[in-house]
Amino acid sequence: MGTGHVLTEPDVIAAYGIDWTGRFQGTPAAVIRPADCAEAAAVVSHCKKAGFAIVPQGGNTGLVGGGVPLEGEIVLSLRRLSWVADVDHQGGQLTAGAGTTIGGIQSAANASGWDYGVDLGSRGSATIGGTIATNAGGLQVLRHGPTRAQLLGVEAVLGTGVTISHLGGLIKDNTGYDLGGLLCGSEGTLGVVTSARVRLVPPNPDRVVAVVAFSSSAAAVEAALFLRRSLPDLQSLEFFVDPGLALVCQVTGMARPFPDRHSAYLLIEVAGQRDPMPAMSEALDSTHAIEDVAVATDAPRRAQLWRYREGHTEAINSLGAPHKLDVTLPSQALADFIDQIPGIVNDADPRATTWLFGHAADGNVHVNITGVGSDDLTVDDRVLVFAAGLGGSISAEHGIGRAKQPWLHLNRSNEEIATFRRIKDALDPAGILNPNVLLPAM
Ligand code: 2HG
Ligand code: ZN
Repeated sequence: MGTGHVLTEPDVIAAYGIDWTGRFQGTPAAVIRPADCAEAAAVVSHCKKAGFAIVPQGGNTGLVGGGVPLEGEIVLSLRRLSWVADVDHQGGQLTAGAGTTIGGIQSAANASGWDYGVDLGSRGSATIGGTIATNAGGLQVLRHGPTRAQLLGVEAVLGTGVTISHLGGLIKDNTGYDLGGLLCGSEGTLGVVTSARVRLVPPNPDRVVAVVAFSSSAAAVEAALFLRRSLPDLQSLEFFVDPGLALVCQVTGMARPFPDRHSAYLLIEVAGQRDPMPAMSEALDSTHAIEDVAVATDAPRRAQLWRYREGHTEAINSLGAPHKLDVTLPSQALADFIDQIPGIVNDADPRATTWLFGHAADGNVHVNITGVGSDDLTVDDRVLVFAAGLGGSISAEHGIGRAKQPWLHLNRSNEEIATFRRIKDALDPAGILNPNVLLPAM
């Protein structure tokens, strides 16, 4: 590997120690950048012997403090493992190094006549390794499922220092435990993913995007449920409310999509292999309580409509590092949650401002809260307890990381957490892999 890829100069390693939002920060003991799986395995084996803790890191786009060295761990950066190989043009599969960006995988898939089923706003920096570690969801889960549903196999270095590799790409393969599925979503606590075989999906080049306005969140949620049933070619079904739209417009300088303000909005993308416009129009004609609609068929205008939704994360961060609470609600509780959560947050802390947006089809609301100190967790507690009490999950797609660690018990029983610990002990007996996230401290 050479000392050129073992970095220790403070100004060089600083960027590896802070997350994208600026809320989670630490100082890495060192940053090690292996070139391949063998080098990654050598680093893990050495750290195991020496008892050094490691935080694996991909594009550093995580939002729950799971990929930064909060306790001065060594950062194992997988970004140099950026390559695509063994593209199966007929069967629709490819193998990618852990450091390949999602955008890179999408381009490789497109070049062979396919598409990759996962898309997310951070596609230019998020890596396949990081998205496997977090089982990232994103904008197309309703159509193609989360990252775990794309995974045909992984190569990974376990905490034992042992490398496992299962990259044959068989779609049907019931030969025992699904180790790739187990590593997916384990947040770097069991193994370091070094490459993966993923399935590709047929492209749906004909697209229409609409932003639809409603007078209440309840009306938008009801419409979302109807549209899911009536539009089989639905690619994305996203949600935001007026304060977030106003902030995005203010920060980006974009004009509002409609002359009037409305309470709630859905962004709908329909994608197929022939013109999806007739199906979209028919579905919207039958949807109740629509107040206004903006439709785009050409790519630049579609991208413009998407910016109203995708612009939320950056616009909110411009106000200061937010508390990010990424929850899922059962569909029957979604509208109540959206209506009640700003009041619950304000009762807990009158300085707080609540921003709500997310993936309507999955019941996934991104509750962002600005105006409260980074270490004051009162509002986090109120939101997560309320979501779990309604039968929801405290982490829909971002993971537990450090941010949600104290609340894992809201969704997982003592027996489940004890089982997690036994799995961790088996795969990482020295406890060196991302030891300070996910599992609550003992
Ligand atoms: C999204 O859906 C991402 O845009 C980021 O998951 C969410 O910024 C967030 O809280
Ligand atoms: Zn999201």
